[in-house]
Amino acid sequence: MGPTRWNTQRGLPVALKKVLAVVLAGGEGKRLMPLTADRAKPAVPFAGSYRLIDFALSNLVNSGYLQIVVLTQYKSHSLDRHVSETWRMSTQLQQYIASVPAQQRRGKSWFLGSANAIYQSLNLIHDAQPDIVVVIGADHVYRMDFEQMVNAHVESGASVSVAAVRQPMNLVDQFGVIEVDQQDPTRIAAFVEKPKTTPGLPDDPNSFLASMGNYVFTADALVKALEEDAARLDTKHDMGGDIIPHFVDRNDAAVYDFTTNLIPGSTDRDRQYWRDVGTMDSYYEANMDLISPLPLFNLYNLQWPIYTRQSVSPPAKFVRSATGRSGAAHDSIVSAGVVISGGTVQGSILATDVFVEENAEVSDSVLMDKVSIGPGAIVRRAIIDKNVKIPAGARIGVDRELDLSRGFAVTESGLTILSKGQIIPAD
Ligand code: ADQ
Repeated sequence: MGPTRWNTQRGLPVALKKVLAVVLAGGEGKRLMPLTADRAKPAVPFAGSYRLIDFALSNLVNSGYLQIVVLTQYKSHSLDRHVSETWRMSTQLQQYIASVPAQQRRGKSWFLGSANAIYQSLNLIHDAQPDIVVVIGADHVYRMDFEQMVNAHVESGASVSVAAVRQPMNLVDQFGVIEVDQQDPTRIAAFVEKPKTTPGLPDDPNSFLASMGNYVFTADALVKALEEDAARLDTKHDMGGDIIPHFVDRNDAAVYDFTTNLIPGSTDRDRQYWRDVGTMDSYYEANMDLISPLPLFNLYNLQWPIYTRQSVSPPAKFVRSATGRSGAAHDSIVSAGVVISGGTVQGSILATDVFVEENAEVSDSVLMDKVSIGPGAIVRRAIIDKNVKIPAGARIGVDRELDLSRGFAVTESGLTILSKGQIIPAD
């Protein structure tokens, strides 16, 4: 927990406000298919040893917020397992990260939209009795100190604050778009969820101000808004589409500028990094950034660590094969348990327990846990999900037509995607 800031403007000193964090982790992640074929998007592996949700949870824990509920729904098994195995905390100290599945507490529907997910879990808010509820998504890569946002929220006097970051205009239909008030730039004048177009910013017509999907609410105001929303028939029960506009219409929403958020140990380069890795291309690029000469995101800032599950696998090794060929990896991330025996890996991310055999060549690819690459196989610009065995001599990502004819997913940008456990026919 950071130092106490004695902001007495609105009652309690800010750091003494009781904060409950709600992580929305139920999204389906359709655009990341087939990686989300049997896991929720927040459980998608990233950067060798992480899951996407580790970034959101690390940010909360590093901010000093240790009462966290993770709302799950869609194919939540691997997410639940990851949260319970990796993120268990001491409930005796009133610290918890609890994974809560859709409960059907309020009528027999599954969660309709993200607001309904929180509405169905209102009992958690009633039990915790927080002053402030921090609501965040679970599928972005970034560092953020939520205590700074909570402080700004309390100072603003608004019922909700929405974190905002500039995004390029071509992404406008993927985000909630914020228009700040001309008279008072700390307030939101208009909020439109995923519009087709929007005017650019006055100082940069090719950018707009996007909601990061991270909100700080005054608890009472959130509960009231959710109850009102639930009683209406003309809403999709969505945080971005319905709840935020509800507050904006009442001139009761503040904007929080992400660029003012300061993280210990961060540099100018990685300070404003925030990526929605919602598509295959953005997922691939965010992975590849980590092995570029000057990564935009710094995994090595241990002043604001990103936590994940610790592997029990032995250290990675690069060895000669039985016939004497050396194994090597260049410009790559290689996780625990990886064995490169006489093969070559270039510009790739290898997750835990990957095995690369003699004369195999892997380049510009992302390989998840327990992928094995048989002798002489070639893998290029591919994303290969867990447990896939590439047979000896097979070619993946070499010939687009061949990949399509074998039923592999190939993106427009030419990435070949193999799903979990996929069987690879011989070439
Ligand atoms: P999206 O991410 O497209 O946009 P949504 O699909 O509601 O919005 O997902 C938001 C978060 O809630 C995700 O983390 C998702 O996993 C989770 N979620 C969705 N449905 C859920 C459910 N039923 N139960 C539990 N969790 C659920 C949002 C905002 C935009 C903003 C972008 C930023 O609506 O305004 O710009 O995030 O990426």
